[in-house]
Amino acid sequence: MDIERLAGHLDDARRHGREVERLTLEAPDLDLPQAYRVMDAGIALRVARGERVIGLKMGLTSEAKRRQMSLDAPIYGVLTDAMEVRGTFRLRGTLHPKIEPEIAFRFARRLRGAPDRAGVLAACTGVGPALEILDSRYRDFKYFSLPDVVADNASSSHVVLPERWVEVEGGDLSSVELVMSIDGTPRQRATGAAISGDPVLSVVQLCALLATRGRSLPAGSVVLAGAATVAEQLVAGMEVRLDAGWLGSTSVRIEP
Ligand code: OOG
Ligand code: MG
Repeated sequence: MDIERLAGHLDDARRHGREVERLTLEAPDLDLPQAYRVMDAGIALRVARGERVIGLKMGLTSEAKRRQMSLDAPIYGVLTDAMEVRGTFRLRGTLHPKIEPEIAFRFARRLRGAPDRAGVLAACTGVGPALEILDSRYRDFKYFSLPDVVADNASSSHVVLPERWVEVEGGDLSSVELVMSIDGTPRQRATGAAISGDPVLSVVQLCALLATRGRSLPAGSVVLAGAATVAEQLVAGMEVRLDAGWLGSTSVRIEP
């Protein structure tokens, strides 16, 4: 399997805003471990161009998302500083962008091994509402397999991080009401429990996935726990807002 070539192919597609066929049409034997290596190689290309890794994102941690994408297992992807959006997101250069409501965590120190829920909470230095902007590099946002989507960095494009980070302390993230509104009209609604039963458990799963690859969550990481609901298509002119009870809110304006 030519990992580097597949990574370069997807990287070109992203940089030139050009859709490509899913990798498994050409490389039907691409398995999940190889797909994660394609993802890593793609991130290495971005880092070589000056981007900095700021954290990781979990994907397919809610039943709604797994049904929307017809896939059945959580995956992760990588976030870089170039993916962070503040205030305004420009659609130019994107293919078929969507947006979804998430909860973000941050960790000051490295999370070694495979921590449990209490271990994750003890290490967490802030939590807040976030919006993830997805954009698959595959034709019509269709990929049909876990190796395809993992190789494509789990469809990640950009992220709107919390405007303010709050202490999680004894706070219950499962009962937090998440409401994603577009131009003031609520469009998607769920509680935190939609995310892995408890968003903290998404981080537990992430650490377990990393451990299977001999890795751990680096110090200073931001982690997206995965969308609570299905994603909504982005259109220029939209104002997208996520209200998340005691966690506060975050929003983004979409421009052409
Ligand atoms: C895969 C990425 C899923 C999430 O939060 O569930 C994801 C996709 O939807 O193409 O980011
Ligand atoms: Mg997501």
